[in-house]
Amino acid sequence: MEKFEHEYNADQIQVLEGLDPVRKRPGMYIGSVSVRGLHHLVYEIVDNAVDEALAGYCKNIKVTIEPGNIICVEDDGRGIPVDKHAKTGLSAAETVYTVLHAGGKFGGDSGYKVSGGLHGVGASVVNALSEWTEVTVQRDGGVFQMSFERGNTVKHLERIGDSEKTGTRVRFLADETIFETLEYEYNVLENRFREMAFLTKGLNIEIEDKREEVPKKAKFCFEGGLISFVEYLNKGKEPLNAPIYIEKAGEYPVEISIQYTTSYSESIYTFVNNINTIEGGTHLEGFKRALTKVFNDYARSKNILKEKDSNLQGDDIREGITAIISVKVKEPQFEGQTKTKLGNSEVAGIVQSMVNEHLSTFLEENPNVAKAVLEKCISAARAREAARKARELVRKKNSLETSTLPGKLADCSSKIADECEVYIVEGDSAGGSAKQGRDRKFQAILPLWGKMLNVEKARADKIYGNDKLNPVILAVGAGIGNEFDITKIRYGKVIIMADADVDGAHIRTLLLTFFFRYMRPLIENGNVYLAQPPLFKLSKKGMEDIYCYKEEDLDRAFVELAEKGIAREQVGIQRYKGLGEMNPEQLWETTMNPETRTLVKVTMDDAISADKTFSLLMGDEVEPRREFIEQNAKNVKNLDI
Ligand code: 1YM
Repeated sequence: MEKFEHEYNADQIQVLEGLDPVRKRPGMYIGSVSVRGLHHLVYEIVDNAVDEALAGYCKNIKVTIEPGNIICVEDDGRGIPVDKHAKTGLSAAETVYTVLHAGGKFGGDSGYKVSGGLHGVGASVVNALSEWTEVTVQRDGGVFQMSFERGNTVKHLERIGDSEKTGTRVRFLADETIFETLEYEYNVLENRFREMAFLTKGLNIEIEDKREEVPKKAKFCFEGGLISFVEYLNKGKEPLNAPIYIEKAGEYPVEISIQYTTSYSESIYTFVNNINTIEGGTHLEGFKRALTKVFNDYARSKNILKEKDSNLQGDDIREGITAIISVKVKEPQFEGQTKTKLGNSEVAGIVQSMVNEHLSTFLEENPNVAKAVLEKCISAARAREAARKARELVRKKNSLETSTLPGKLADCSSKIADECEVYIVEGDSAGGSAKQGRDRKFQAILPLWGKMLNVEKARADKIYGNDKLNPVILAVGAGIGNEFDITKIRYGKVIIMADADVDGAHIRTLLLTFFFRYMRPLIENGNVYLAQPPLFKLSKKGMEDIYCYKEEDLDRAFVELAEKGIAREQVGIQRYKGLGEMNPEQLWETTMNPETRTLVKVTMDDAISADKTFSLLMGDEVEPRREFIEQNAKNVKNLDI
């Protein structure tokens, strides 16, 4: 790189690394080159704007997806500095965009990079992985612009006009030779920006998708910050208290909001520097410890727990809680499988002591809330005891029958979980066809029928005893809840096979809710699938049957047939109303044969939106449920819950 041919000492060389490594190994910098990595580019640029907001200089950020998947991010901050950077001889702005890890080393402000993406990389990585990038800065009375192609400067920063305003605008087109796809998913970006707006009180974030004739857009600004976040998550649930808000400034700024509801699930989400720490870590540990201690101490001091009573357990105290924990850490250490677990040990004590202090005061001052929550904890503890008994009863009963497998299960002969599949099939008649049609070596069939329990409205004790869910638990073989052990699963694929109608979608949703609440690792690990039975069969004498899985496939099939000189009238169309209408051979061929079937893998990119989806879906309001089921009855390629 000619720009950097001067001699530097060791640490400067590190600072002045060019962008080639990024293009050679993009995954190292943005995680992957899938659609997830693509979205990461947007987050990197937006993070810089959010940092400017956190520094107190920017109020508004606008993100536009332009036609052709061009991204435009604008902010009204100070504008990236345009003056010459001492080491590179280039403007600070160009240095930020062409030098790896340049980040805040040029800002002078040591606390600069507070927010940040997965690897805290930044603008230069986006530039390196874009076909082109254009940066426009308004600052010091002028408009300045520079542009790049695949990270190489094509136009140095130059003044192109005058302006009284300040701010930064970055437009880029991701490099199609690097990414698997350039199609941004509007919903994913919208969710992320909503989250960012919750995490940065008062910040305005706008997103607009101009790729289609009718643009989609959303505008987020939450004066309540984390309080608004828990209220949003708890929409449709019945709260036990107004959200509690705890804040602490200092070396490690912490913000926490807590609200209890009458629901049975636990929804605690944690963030470090605005990044969702999915695997938790020291901040979460500190929080849980404090919560358990404060409620037990309070219950003892008020004689709600008597001397002979044992302490309430953490799980009981967290039933029905919704909480957000957001901490800022200057040098975060991320651990865990996906590097989303906070490792800094000092954070545990900081969170623990602030929650101890604030929450015990809060309970003293709000005895009604304390009473309501403790009553719930105590009944959760009773239910836990009942669940233990129910579990033992189930075990005993099963051991008497010498088998721990449900009677309705037609198991496969292989015992190698990785190659085995279980089809959970709606209805006895479809179950019968599936049993006859399957390959019994590796395919097991578990028929379910009748009304399924809504787990969103039931506690664990009801689930163990439930005649619909208990067979599922036993068949999967890995327990539920805290005891769920993914290494024990008996099948590598758990496949839900339900009719392609609204009722089928309902059963699918109920089962998915159950897996999400009680066997979440099964979804996270990619073991849950949806079978795709066909909607239509086209047949004609002498022609191989054609199966159509979507309405659109039907039109396409007719076009293809017309090309072969076969008219619509010559072909018989059978519309399948349910799985039960297919004979075993047809069911095998269309839905179960690994060579020919389509399976939809259930994925969960975003546990927060899945959580909200399920609590809304399975809650008391009817409308969101209908919408979701109708949408997903149509969606067959992939289900991202
Ligand atoms: C649409 C993307 O990048 N905004 C942005 C970036 C910077 C600043 C302001 C900024 C930072 C500082 C001082 C400082 C950046 N500056 C740098 C660097 N929006 C977007 N807005 N003045 C302006 O950190 O002290 C890196 S990012 F290093 F040049 F200062």
